[in-house]
Amino acid sequence: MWDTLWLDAHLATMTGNGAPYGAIEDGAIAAKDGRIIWLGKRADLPADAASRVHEIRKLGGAWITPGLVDCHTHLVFGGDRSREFEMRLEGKSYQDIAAGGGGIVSTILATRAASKPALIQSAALRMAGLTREGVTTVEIKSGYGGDLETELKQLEAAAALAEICEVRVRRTFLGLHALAPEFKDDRAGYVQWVVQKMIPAIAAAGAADAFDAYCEGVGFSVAEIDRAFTAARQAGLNVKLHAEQLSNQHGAALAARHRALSADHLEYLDEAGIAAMAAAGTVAVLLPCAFYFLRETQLPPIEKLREAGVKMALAGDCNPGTSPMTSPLTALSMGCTLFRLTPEEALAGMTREAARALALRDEIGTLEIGKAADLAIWDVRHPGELSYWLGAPLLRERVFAGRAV
Ligand code: DI6
Ligand code: FE
Repeated sequence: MWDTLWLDAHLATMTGNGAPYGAIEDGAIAAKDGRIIWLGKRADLPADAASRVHEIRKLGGAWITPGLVDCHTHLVFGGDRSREFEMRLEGKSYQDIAAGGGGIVSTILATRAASKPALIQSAALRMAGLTREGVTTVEIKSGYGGDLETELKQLEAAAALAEICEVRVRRTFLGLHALAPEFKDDRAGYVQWVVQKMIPAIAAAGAADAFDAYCEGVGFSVAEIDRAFTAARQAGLNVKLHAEQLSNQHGAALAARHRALSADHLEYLDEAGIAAMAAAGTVAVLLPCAFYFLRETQLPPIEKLREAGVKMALAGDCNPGTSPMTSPLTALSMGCTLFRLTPEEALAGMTREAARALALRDEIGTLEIGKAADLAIWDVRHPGELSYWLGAPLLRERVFAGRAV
């Protein structure tokens, strides 16, 4: 017996089946035990399908896509930085504010001061923004602790959100984000402590799937991150990197050298970085909301990435400093309007390629038999509408592991 069969629907499978969006019009899809057990043209359904399913859902011509995947977020943090937004509008730069003790360090202090239940509660509100627009998998980074206790508190809050909000969560230890206040005058000491103590402890606790760093003038250098990546890989963690967001630090090439899953942002990426990513299969994660919110003008080299065959994912980057945004559909729109992705590339970037960036391509990201039955059911006439409307309530239903939630 199958559990559920969805009929009267069009499927955007996002597989490379030759059709745009991998579309199967007049399709049907069935789930059993949380996985996709059948999909195809409705006309090809087995003759006895109706008698072998517990529940039939008729969708009246809705489109079904894979549940959306937000592969880069900082959802769990204390406080907010709306005052810094005002300062930037008055002419201060992001870097000025960070140098003056604001920026990431101010969120570190607020996150240390918050209890775990308070962190869960505030992040659950942001998560609701994502799930209300069809997200079924979210990557959540720590990085607002700067000490072991607070980093673990963030990562534990992220795990709790998976249960409370019925989403798949992948957790990333963002160990080199900003210099913790106690190490203000001891950069080398901080890096040493992350490499020797924090990475092994967090890996041993099973609290994260990956390690990330902020490779930037206001963040950490290639040499510092190189050591941390080596330690993270030795501890069994995947690596990924915030690279080339505000300046070209040659972080993408470092990421590629360590076989990183992804290099993210990439506004200042150069040709050598593109070639290194292409050779290593490192995914480019594009974050147009951060570009928008910082009023950046340097565009990531999208056309060159395309030409080089680098896979491009698209994510929201929800964080208090550079992307206070909890709307994946807005990210799709911005990916097209600001970065000139096609609507199909944008949707692939929040499904198939985002799954690749999380090392979850065998599990999620496309509609295929055997993958998790994580679906988003949309009131649209064409999947291109997902990148077109701004603020419209397009989601009819979210299906997580075969169940409508
Ligand atoms: N992601 C980050 O980690 C940094 N920028 C970005 O897009 C800084 C986030 C912050 O200012 O809190
Ligand atoms: Fe980020």
